[in-house]
Amino acid sequence: MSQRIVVDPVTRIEGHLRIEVEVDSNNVIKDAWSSMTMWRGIEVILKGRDPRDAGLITQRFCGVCTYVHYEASIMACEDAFGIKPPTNARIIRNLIHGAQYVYDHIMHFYHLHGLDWVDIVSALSADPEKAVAIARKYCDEPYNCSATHYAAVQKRLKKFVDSGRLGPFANAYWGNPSYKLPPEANLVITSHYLDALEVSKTGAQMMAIFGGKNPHPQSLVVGGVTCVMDMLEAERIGQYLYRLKDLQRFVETAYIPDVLLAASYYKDEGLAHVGAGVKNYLTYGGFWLDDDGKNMLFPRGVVKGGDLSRVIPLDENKITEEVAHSWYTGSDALHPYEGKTEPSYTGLDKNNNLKGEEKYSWSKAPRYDGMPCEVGPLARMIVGYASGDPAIKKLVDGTLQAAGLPATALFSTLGRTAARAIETKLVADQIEGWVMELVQNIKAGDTRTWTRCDVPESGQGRGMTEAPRGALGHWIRIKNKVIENYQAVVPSTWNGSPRDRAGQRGPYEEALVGTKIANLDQPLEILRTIHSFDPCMACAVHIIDPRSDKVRAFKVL
Ligand code: NFE
Ligand code: MG
Repeated sequence: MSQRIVVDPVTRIEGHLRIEVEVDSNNVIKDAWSSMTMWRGIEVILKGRDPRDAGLITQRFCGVCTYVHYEASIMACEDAFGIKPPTNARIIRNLIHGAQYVYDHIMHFYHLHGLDWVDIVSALSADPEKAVAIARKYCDEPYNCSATHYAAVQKRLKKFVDSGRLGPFANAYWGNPSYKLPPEANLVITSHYLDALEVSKTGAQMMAIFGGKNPHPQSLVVGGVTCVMDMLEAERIGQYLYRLKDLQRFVETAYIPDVLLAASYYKDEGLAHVGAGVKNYLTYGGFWLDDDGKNMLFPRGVVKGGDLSRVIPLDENKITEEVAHSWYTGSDALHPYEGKTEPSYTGLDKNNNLKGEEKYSWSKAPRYDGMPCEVGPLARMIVGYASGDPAIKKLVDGTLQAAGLPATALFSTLGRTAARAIETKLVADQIEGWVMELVQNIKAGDTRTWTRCDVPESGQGRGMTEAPRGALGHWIRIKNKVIENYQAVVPSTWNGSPRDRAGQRGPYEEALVGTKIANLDQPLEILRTIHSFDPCMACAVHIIDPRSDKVRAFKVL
């Protein structure tokens, strides 16, 4: 007998996501459906507007990956206008984008995903002295590590638990058998959970230094940047660097060691490829290291079927979106330049479940050459690794070695989580060099920040970058100097997509199939895998909330 489990809404994510799975009598997931229950109308709102305003508007897709839509939109316009931003602008964009990555990934691991691995309640029974010893196994000088500090953290937690007002820690699945860390490891990571609240603030401040504000920086324009005074001011650059040091220290002495610590207890899941999914990985490439984008920190390309021996060069023409199972009209696989966004909501079935055979999500289904692809940190590390990128290879090999895992263990939920930590270090370690590059360029006499440009009568362009959650593309068509068509294909659309015309599942869906759930009343394993992608529904879509009263419907707060 199969049984259906509905998780709606999935929380500790941005936006509204519903997951339905069918489990067999052994509690193993046999099928899965991912539904985005809100619709984003911004692509429609953009029609008829000045292309130069699109960046500020599209940035409002989301307040989490704030900035990236701004950058993608500005890049799309620059492509359509036929211009290039000056070197200083390219570097400044990297500085804002780099800070976004480090801040966003730290927040994800601790605040959105950590509690799928860490049992906070168990941390209460830890011996603080032993916790110090455990933390030191993964780092010589772990962040904020002392028996006194850990005891204070326990005291704080106990107050929470005793009051019965768990706040952000309520409604989790404490005590679930899928939690594998000993109390001391739980205490170390919980302690960093609290530290990370402060640290992410520092990352947001870095974004504001060159972005004017955060969320939603406002210092980019088509052709360049406007933060001219900040760029030329040693004090401002110092403020940025000072904060970077803080973030770097946290990544080195908390984030990376904590992921290694967790990996040592969840190793088997990596080796068993729990949560692997479609095993096709796609990147557009990101962080331009020269003005032509020939050299990028993250290489672009496609790895198919987990074959690390081959990277397929990206052909942009092979990117399409389908709506066979999405609440839109149309039946073709359209390239984003031709993309349409015409809603057609067909609701749930008579049991209030998703109509899995028909339309069941506001997300479209992006495909590359007809394939569902995973995008994001794991895709970037895998494409980089398979491309033989020396920096990525060194970091990935080093981390896997420290965790005692083979490269193939990357194809898993654990691998996805480890890849995010690895790339955080990769980016954090580059940023200082970019600051020096900026200073040197200015010192050499180049103070240009903007390339003059006008809106063309007509044209088209695309901006392709790597947002923290993965490959991000904006496609714009201009006619009579205004926007004729605009399509954003975002990371969470790729990863959270429903089935396509051929019936192929999207990456979230595929990643769930085959997973065993220890306790059907607490589908922790579903959350762990879904959260490992760091879903952002706001980026992917917007509005409507179908309710469910189905057996085992979970509201996870
Ligand atoms: Ni709203 Fe986003 C990122 C984009 S979508 S978080 O990163 O683009 O997955
Ligand atoms: Mg779209």
